[in-house]
Amino acid sequence: MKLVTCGLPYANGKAHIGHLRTYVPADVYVRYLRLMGQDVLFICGSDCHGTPIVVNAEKEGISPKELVDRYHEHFQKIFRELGIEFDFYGRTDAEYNHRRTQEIVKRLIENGYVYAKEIELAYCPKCDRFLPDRYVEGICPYCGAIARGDECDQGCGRHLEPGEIKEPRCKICGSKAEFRKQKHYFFKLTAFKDFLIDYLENKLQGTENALNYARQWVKSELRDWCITRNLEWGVKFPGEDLVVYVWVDAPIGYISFTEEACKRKGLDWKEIWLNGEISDITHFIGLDIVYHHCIFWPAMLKGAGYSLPKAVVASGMVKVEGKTFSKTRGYVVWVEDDYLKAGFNPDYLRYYIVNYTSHEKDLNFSWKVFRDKVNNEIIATLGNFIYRVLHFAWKNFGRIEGKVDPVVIDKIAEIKDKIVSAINRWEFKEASDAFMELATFGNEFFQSSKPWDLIKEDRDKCMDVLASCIQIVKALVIFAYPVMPKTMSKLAEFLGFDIANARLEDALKPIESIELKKPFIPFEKVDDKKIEEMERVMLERIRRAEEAESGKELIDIKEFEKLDIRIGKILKAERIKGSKKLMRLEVDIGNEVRQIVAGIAEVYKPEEVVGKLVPVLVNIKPAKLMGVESRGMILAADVNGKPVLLHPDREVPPGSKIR
Ligand code: B3M
Ligand code: ZN
Repeated sequence: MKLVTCGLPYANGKAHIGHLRTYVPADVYVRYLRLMGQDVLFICGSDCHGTPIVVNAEKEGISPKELVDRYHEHFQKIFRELGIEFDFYGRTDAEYNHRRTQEIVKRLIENGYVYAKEIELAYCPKCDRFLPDRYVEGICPYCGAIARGDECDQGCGRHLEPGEIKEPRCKICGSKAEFRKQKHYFFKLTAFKDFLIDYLENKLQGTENALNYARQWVKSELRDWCITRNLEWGVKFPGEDLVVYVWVDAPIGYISFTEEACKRKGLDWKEIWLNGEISDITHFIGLDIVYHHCIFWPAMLKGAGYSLPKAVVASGMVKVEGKTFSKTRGYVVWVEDDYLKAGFNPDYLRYYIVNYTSHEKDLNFSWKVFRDKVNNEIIATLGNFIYRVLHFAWKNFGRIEGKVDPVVIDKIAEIKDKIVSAINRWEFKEASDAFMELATFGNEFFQSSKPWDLIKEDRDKCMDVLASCIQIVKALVIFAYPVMPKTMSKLAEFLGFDIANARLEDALKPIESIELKKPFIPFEKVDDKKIEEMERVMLERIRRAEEAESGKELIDIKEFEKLDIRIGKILKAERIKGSKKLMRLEVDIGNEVRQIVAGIAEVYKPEEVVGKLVPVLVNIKPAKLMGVESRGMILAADVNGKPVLLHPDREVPPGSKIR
């Protein structure tokens, strides 16, 4: 029995095209393996723990469980509608996963791979609690970017250990966090260095992107992992008021879900997870979680005496309309709200995802490319051939009984071999290109055989041509089924065979005789209006996101009127010693002269600004800059971070109000 898993989606938000980049190819893979006669168990489930979930639940004022329930349902619905069929879809907060996680943690402790250590952790004095992972924001100690507690998500991408982040702030209340000591537990990842080097160099298979990254990391930076957190929500760490880090119980979900799947099917899960060194387990994941799957996870399995995965298959990242995928910036395609609700055939999206590029490369989703791939490839090449053949055969014969041309059988065999080879290398684009090549071959065969002429001259010969074409149709249905299961199952039913139990070889078995009904048009065209509408929806979302990004909400005139902005005349100016940027100004604002500190010294010389009229925000709270009091703020344009002073259109008296 072979096990295939997909990275577990956080039950924390809706499904988007980034998720599908893992789940669709994995489903396609499993369907091909089954067509190749292999016994496969395909599992996944919701990742229910961790601070992203707790933080979001808190924001919505509901319990983590309620949040998880909602998105667990959502993901199952999306998978059903897209034809992603797991044998079991579990959840990591279920009793079976708590049980397996605790068992594995106990084994790691018994085997001496866990130790306790006092560490300094971010603590919010105002909320009166420790701030694990995403509860804290601060500065990455490695690259200086703004980072979350557990990950430098906008900078260098490193995993951050608890206590590492600099200048921590509480995400809930915004207060400056302090550091407090607490005892936590660490997993001795460093003890697995030699094991990991050997495993990654000689044993683990998978896509090059995953293997290359992991091999580099294991040689450069291995650090022990803190595996406990101060949270209520999660799997309890034995004997302490702590839960285990989400990246402990999440991958263990792969094991506990296998147990549940096997229970339901009367199989033995131990044959997969406790059968010796390397087991036939393939993990499909996104490129951003290679570290967790190629380093942390195998070390944990090894340390607890479990079997090791055979392959890790990592997909490239997703772009939307040429831009880096980003939910916050609006570059996202929501599977339900954008795609399914618009009524597009789910098979189109599946085809796009596997056929756009090779699995390891970046996939760009664009609505226009989507339209072109559907109309020019799926419909013009594949759909048209199938419909043309079935329609002609039904209309002119009804029953087809003829001799299939050996050239056709050879071609089908060649395509079958291409598919098998591609699938064994996780090259889903090659596999889908292969069946498209067969469709092109079919079109050419049909065209050059001219059945519309033959039927007048030699009905038997025409019948043979159609038998060959229908043989190609059958092969196409089988070969394309893993990518487009919805449409291809309907066609299989139309042709009278059971696709669920088919094998790739069946494509080669000559159809001796077939009675045809009136065929249906297999694929519907995607029209330009619809695509324009989809683009509009996306542009609107990007616009709204940009607005939100700039942090500006709409205000009313009352709020504006709170600002006392006046024209001031700069009477005196001098640099502030020890500062490159700051200048001390004396500004006449009509009824008084104010001392104001302005950050303009990099751009202007003091003598340049004396006598100038500038807008001043007068009622801003006084502040001290480099020990100099500033009572007001000069308003200037920000051009690439540098100030450009603003002046009235003509001479006006100091103190003139700005409205
Ligand atoms: N829940 C999602 C992610 O980081 C995370 C995967 C867990 S797989 C065991 O992509
Ligand atoms: Zn960083």
